[in-house]
Amino acid sequence: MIQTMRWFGPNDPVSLMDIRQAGCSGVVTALHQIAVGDVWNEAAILERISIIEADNQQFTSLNWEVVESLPVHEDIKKGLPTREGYLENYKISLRNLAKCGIKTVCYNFMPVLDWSRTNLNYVMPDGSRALRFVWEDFALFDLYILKRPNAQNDYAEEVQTSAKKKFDSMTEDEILGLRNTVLLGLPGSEEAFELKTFQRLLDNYAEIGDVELRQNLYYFIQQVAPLAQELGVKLCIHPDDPPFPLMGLSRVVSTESDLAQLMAACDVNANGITFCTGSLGVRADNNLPKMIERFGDRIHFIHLRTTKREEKLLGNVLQNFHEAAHLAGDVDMYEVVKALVLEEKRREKEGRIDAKIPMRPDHGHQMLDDLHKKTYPGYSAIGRLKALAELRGLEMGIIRGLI
Ligand code: DNO
Repeated sequence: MIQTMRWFGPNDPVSLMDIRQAGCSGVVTALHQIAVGDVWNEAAILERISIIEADNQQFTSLNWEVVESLPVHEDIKKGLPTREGYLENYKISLRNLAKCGIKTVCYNFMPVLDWSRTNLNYVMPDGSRALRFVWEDFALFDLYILKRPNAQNDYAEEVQTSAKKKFDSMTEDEILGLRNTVLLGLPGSEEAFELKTFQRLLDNYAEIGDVELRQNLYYFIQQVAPLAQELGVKLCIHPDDPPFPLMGLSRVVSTESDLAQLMAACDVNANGITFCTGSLGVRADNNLPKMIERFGDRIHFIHLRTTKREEKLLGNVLQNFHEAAHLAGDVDMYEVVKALVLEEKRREKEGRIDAKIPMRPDHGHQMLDDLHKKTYPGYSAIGRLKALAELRGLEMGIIRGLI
């Protein structure tokens, strides 16, 4: 695997030198300063490349390996007539990226919010901090802070009762804290959405159920993947995080069957997957090694992370979970990395120059000196450094064991 780390750009408190010293050759980044839907022009892309490569003469080389993300405008997700203009812009951005030599592009199709958690400072038994999702707290936000109409239909009665009890005992600061955590919005931004704006964004999806959202996703991929294929660009969708519907919004990239349908909707290699084990692994019905085998050739980017499911709520789908240490948790990281190594070996046998897949350790615990620093939630340096070191060792052991 090609070792990479996410970098949020020049304002990221984690530096490119930190990423280099963690052992990475690749940087995963995006032009967060460009509004969603606008074109990424060549000058802006080249400027970012030159920042990433600035110290390459003196130190080990870093390059911009993956775009995470080239975001998809909400009008495309909603299937509005205005999507056509945004699709054109998306294609121009893909052309510009390809011209500048950047060939792996991640995106997601989650309506309104990207990833969601209810606690960004969950204390682990060793004192480090992790991200956590608790269904009852999510219900509390939805029912008693946002007060979304008809929200009660989405929660079991006992969840509502205990959420109410907890809400009544919370201080103003605790309520504000939960509100800001749930509404944190897109990574790369620290702005939490305002409640009213947020409710309006949700209302826009009132008519868009599972079927419509799928149609809009397939329309999007059918428009852009053939061009990407021509340009040699690999698109890779990031799965839903968490992988189940939230706040009445559908989720259509959560399961093996979701991914299979998307792959079939446009049968070109450029229509690919960001295999995020942290997102997919929350569901016990996702068999990750089997999915790697099935989607093999379409996996263009890997996020390695694991979660620990806590209490079981509804079947094996709705779960409370926290982000575990990378070799602990419910994801069998040994089997996952082994399946990925075998996929790379298969590609090598075909003589492919792109046999190695870019991988980044996804998130990390906040620990050691980072406990006193402000970084993007999940993206402190030391926790990710530890994760990468463990994963790199695991990969090496597996490769050597296979010889
Ligand atoms: C969370 C990330 C996601 C991811 C986007 C990709 O930490 O893995 O926010 O970047 O969903 O579009």
